[in-house]
Amino acid sequence: MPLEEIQDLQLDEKYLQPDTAEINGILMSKMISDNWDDIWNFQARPDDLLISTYAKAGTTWTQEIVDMIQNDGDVQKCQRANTFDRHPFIEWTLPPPLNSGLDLAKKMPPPRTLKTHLPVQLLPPSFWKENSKIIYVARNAKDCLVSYYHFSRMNRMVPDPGTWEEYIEKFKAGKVLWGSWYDHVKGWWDAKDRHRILYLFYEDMKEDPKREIKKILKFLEKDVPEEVLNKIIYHTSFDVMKQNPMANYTTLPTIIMDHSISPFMRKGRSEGGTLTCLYSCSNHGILPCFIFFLKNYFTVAQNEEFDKDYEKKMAGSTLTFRTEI
Ligand code: PPS
Repeated sequence: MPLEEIQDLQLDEKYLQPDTAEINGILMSKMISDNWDDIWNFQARPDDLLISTYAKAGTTWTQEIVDMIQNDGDVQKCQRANTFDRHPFIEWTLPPPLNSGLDLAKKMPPPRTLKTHLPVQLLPPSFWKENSKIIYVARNAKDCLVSYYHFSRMNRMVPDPGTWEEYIEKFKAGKVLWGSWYDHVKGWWDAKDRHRILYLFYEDMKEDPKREIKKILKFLEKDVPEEVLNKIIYHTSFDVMKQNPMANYTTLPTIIMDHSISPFMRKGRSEGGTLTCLYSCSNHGILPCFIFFLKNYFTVAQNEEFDKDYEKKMAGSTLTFRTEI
């Protein structure tokens, strides 16, 4: 849909904060579940590249990196369209006149780069059959939760998050769109040795983008000169992407995403360490100054409970996360 038309878009209230429904126990928007047969039967191709993540794990960042690689660092080419039109989000089903991911994908000439948040067991089987390449990006649970909470406040195409306290419980119980974070990251982790999956971590990308972009280059069997690599790092940095309307979702009308509530490109940090900061400050007697900054972050009690629950849910998995970079 042309940009100027998207900005003037009027949507019927019934499509905002949509109803939900479960698919095999995983919460989805009702629009997705109504379209599920078509999504499940999606025909992948061997030359498709799929970027798969739990929501808020660094999808858009990875999409921009991949697009820059595929376009040899040509920024103009990467600004040809919004992220969501460049890389169809296969299960995302929207009311007309908006483009649903499936329709966009079907119209797109190969080789296609696609996006999904589906848990591994719900991925359309043709991706396995065709042996398409998949990049999976995982981000630590607390940062995903905080980011998802703020995103759900500003994006009216997903359910209302409720209060911060309510949201923590929903997240822990997996009663958010695309289901449990714990099952998602573990499910894809277990699948990575059986399929062509490059499993990356948001925290590693923060720590050393060059190293992680090189992993993507190798996976895509591409090589770029050092100057192009440096250009990719610069163009895909948080500060530059935050100013890029083709990557920061600001071209959507405020009826869908209201960036004055919380911007899509919010902080782009690994802040699981907020509480470490709280503890150390309290040791120095300056705790009250930090109370203000902790609104919508974990209190000490919430953090302890979250960690206890986390240990149980992640027990037995070899998957580990870093929270502080
Ligand atoms: S979505 O809606 O699920 O596709 O969102 P997703 O793109 O996965 O995640 C959005 C969060 O990623 C942050 N982001 C970045 N961090 C670091 N560097 C770059 N370049 C970058 N681009 C996006 C974005 O700010 C969201 O995280 P929070 O913590 O909310 O800031």
